[in-house]
Amino acid sequence: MIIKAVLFDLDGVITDTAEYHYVAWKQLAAQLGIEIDEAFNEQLKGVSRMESLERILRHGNRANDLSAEEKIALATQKNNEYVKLLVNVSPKDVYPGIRELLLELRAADVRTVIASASKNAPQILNSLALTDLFDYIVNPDEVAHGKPAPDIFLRGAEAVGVNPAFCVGIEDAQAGVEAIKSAKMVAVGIGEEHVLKPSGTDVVLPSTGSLSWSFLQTLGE
Ligand code: B16
Ligand code: MG
Repeated sequence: MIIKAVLFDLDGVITDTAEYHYVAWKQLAAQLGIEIDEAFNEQLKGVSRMESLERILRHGNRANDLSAEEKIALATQKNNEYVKLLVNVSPKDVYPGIRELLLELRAADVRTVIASASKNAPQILNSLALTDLFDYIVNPDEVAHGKPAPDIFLRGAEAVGVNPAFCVGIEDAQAGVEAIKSAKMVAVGIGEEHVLKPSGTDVVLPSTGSLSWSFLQTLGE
């Protein structure tokens, strides 16, 4: 396969912000009398802020208790807490092998894109000192449907002028892998086989440390 663009998820692929999302959601859920644990949190990975809130409310049987305005206020409150926790993020938090891979892709003239559901992605990339290594950061507001719909990956490919047939997507979440496959791209999963294989991941790696340009070039051979 000829690779002309690599599209990266952020949380769980570039760095681990999942723990901060979890802390902020757990605090908000507790305020609503809803308990969430780490197993439930898996269902929130890669899912938008409002959809995450809806899932928490359904989990606590409170789906119909709140008005749209109240939900927006709660989502804003969660984000304010989350953003406070982001002050801890620095370049040392970039996952193993990621900066090196981005530099290799630059040298090989391969486009690099962030396809994250997070509206905080630009700020996080700045804190990680990685912004300059990406050609495009998709704003999730640019697309009609979140992951598992293909929209965010298709928009990223379009923005850098590459046909999806020449794109690789890298994801850690089931919803994200489904989005990549719906976009008809090659999907690399970071995590556990039994979690990511059923969603159609082409290859699963246990950690980003195994990623490299030479490895990606073996895909689809
Ligand atoms: P925000 P990703 C996702 O990031 C997170 O995995 C998910 O937990 C979060 O709800 C979502 O971003 C939205 O984030 O509230 O910052 O806009 O995995 O798609 O990079
Ligand atoms: Mg993710």
